[in-house]
Amino acid sequence: MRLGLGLYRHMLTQDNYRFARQAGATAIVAHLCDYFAEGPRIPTTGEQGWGLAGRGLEIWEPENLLALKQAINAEGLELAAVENLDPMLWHDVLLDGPRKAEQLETVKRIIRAFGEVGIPILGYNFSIAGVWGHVEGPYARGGAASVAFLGPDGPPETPIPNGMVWNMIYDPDAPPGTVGTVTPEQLWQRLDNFLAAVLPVAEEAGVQLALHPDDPPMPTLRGTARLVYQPSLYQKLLEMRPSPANKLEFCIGSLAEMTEGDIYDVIDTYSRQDAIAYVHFRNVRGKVPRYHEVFVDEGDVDMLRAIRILHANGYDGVLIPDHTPQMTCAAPWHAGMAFALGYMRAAIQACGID
Ligand SMILES: [Mn+2]
Repeated sequence: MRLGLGLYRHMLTQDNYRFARQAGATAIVAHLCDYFAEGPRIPTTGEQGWGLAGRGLEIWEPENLLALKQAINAEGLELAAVENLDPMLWHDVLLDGPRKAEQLETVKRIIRAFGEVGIPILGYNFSIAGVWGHVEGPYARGGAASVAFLGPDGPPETPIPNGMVWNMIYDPDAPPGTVGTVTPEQLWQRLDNFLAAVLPVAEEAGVQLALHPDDPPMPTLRGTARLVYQPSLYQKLLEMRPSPANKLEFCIGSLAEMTEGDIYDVIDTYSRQDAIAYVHFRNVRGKVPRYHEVFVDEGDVDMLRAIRILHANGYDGVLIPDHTPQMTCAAPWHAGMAFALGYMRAAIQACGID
């Protein structure tokens, strides 16, 4: 089992690679889609969502992916995965729009480039509404800034405007109107079309596609169905298109927020099948429709027990902290991550893993 750190696009710097290494990480999970540039936190709602899609798309070109990997390797780290596709690259795959065929070819090209460069995992989140509806507040220990989902007490679920998907704007000049309703049948069909097109390419390239569950795991959000909002729906994904490239971006936080299943059974079920590409190691207090994201050691999940189950089932992939509460100091994000990484490092050592 290896310790990793996820870095947003604007944080892919030598200083942050060194920070990760100093905290005991050996792996980086890189976000190439340019969200959170104004501050590394999970933002709330608003008309712009996470902002404009499509900024800096040149980073997806093979030579730039190679340069990124080399810069990370130069600091003694591996580039373990890239997390999330920019919505500009595949909005019509999600929306079943007119550019779907062309965009599927784009995704295939990116997967082939990952294979050539040696990036083993592409994490993705097949979602229309995306990560939406949270509020920020002093929800973690000591009043640390964190996020919560508050259900009916949170922001009103407005329909998704045209030109937006996955909580980002891909067409600021879209005509007025909304995306409308998307049913579970439609969404699963779109996922199946996507997997049918890209899994053979991923298998050939030696790249794993790893699906993040829904965050927040509500059955619907803004009028659109959600895909994996209960733990058992991960099994549906695996059985729909069995493949060594069809894997999970296993978010313990999101899975613990779901109303069904025992989190330890869920971890056991999917690690036993060797279905996990990498782990988001996050803790939470509560379940939908109401939960708070908290520090890794103060939530509902016994995270040490989670690591023991993963280890017992032979999981040897990467764990990253996911989002954490921010700490009151001059470097709130880094302090939160350093706290999580230190806890995780100790947990791995306590389990006798290294
Ligand atoms: Mn996650």
